[in-house]
Amino acid sequence: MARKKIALIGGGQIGGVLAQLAALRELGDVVLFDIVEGLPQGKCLDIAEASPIDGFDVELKGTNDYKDIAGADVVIVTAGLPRKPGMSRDDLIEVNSKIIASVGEGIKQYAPNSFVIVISNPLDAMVTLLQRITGFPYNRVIGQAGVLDSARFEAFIAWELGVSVKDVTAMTLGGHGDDMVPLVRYASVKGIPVLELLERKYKDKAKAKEVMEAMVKRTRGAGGEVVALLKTGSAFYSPASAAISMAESILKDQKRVLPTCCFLQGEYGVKGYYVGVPAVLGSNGVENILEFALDAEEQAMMDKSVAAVKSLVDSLK
Ligand code: TXD
Repeated sequence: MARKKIALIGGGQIGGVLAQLAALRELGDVVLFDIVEGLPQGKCLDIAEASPIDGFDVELKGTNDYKDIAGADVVIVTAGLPRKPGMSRDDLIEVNSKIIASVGEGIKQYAPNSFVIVISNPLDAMVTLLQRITGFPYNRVIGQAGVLDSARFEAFIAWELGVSVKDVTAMTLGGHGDDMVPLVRYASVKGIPVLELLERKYKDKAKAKEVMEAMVKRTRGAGGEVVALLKTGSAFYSPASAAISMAESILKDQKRVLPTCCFLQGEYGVKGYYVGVPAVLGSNGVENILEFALDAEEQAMMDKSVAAVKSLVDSLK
């Protein structure tokens, strides 16, 4: 059986980590594309020269030519500018729309059967644009936001409770903006509600709620927290890990349930917009969108987040 092929469009900070992770996990051969000459070639050579040490058998090719992505099974898009301190994700819409439009043309022409995972910001608008340009079916074009936002929430919970990150489950829904919806009610440690564990830890319901709210707030601002520390760009290790888990679920038909930016056609009362919801990712891309009842407070937060996504997407030219 031929090896799978993963094309990465954008060879910057996230693109480089994506290439390394895809190689380390032997997901398939890797093509790293960028418009900057030498950058993807240099990164691929560097990673490939570690293969005897790490022991992975995949080919890595850096390129400035879309022809090289031909036959890709999965394409992950990080092309575009990242945030600088003081910027919101939405400030990137003009410049990144132009970039995503050209990337969409390249993918449409050279990898017409691929599954596409968009990472570039503002995420909800860029995935919408890329789907429009390629015309690919909705199950083949998705965005990465929720896996990372959820992982951040899970990490904060694990650190607060002094338990392994492996035993924490939590999820965020909605758009990839400050209005995202971290689901407090379903956050658990091996199925035990996090709120109950906090109440037992602090022996005080009000304090437990306060600690939970602080974690929710930190989750919403987690991208900005990293930007403020780095000063020159945004998070890149964790977004790459998040997208790789989505790609792996598709390539290996794992059918993992991952919070994914999916095109909704009535689910959660939303029609015609990309929004983050739990989805089953397998060899057909988005194979199912899982719906469940939100309580009044969660629904109100979801409505607010969806409204923000709509106004952003409607501003696309
Ligand atoms: O969770 C998420 N979705 C995100 C998204 C989390 C963090 C950052 N996220 C966004 O990803 C961020 O706001 C940016 O819009 C993208 C990429 O972030 P990265 O940190 O990798 O940015 P870099 O290092 O600037 O890399 C971008 C590369 C760079 O090498 C450019 O030369 C290249 O994109 N680029 C292009 N590649 C292909 N085609 C075109 N037209 C192009 N223009 C620039």
